[in-house]
Amino acid sequence: MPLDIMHKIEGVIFDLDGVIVDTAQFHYAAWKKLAKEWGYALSLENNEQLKGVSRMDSVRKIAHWAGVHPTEEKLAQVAKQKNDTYLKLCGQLTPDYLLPGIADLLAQLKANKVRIALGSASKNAHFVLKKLGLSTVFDVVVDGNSVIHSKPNPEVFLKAARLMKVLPQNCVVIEDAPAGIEAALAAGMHAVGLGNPNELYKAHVVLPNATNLTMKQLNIIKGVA
Ligand code: B16
Ligand code: MG
Repeated sequence: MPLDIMHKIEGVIFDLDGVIVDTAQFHYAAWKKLAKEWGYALSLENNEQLKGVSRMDSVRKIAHWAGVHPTEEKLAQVAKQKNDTYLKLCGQLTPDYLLPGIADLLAQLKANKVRIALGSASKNAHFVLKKLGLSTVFDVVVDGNSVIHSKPNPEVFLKAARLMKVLPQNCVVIEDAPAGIEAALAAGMHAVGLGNPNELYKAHVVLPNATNLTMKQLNIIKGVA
């Protein structure tokens, strides 16, 4: 799909974990505990490959790395245990955990009537948003409960655009995971990567974080400002 460079941005889709809040550390701690029970020391490099990946796909990857072959029933049980640990860790979240620049960017987009959506693989998105004081901020929330295919499939972002009533080419996605950048590009959207440029090199632009990321800059990235 050709990118439309004539129109200003009408919708911004935010990933949750790693963009709005650093919950990756909680996912990592919870998965590490379970991997240890399989005799596997989960590394930070492993954890990078789990970003943006659904819970069940993550547990399958870890079993593969650990060289174990549990039944689907056992995998589901392990994933549930991991989630219980993860939710306990998320209990400490407050609005102070918002990553740099996010609160300002959300306020600026709202003030300029740009639609905002959440596009996350997490099934805990509503809980996390509530802890962060963001329950009423997003026009649209599409999470792991509302899609069939997980990133890098574009379903989550296409659904967010449809619900915002904005054409995909007029949306920008903000993501921290390679799978999320691929999903955004497959949806025909512009992609801003937050994090390591070596990992997020497919994004239109990569920044260390959202500090100083403005609506004007998003339009420059889209090529219209
Ligand atoms: P849950 P995102 C993703 O969220 C995380 O990056 C990934 O590590 C996690 O496994 C996935 O959500 C599922 O999360 O277990 O809470 O349903 O980055 O797409 O917002
Ligand atoms: Mg993420």
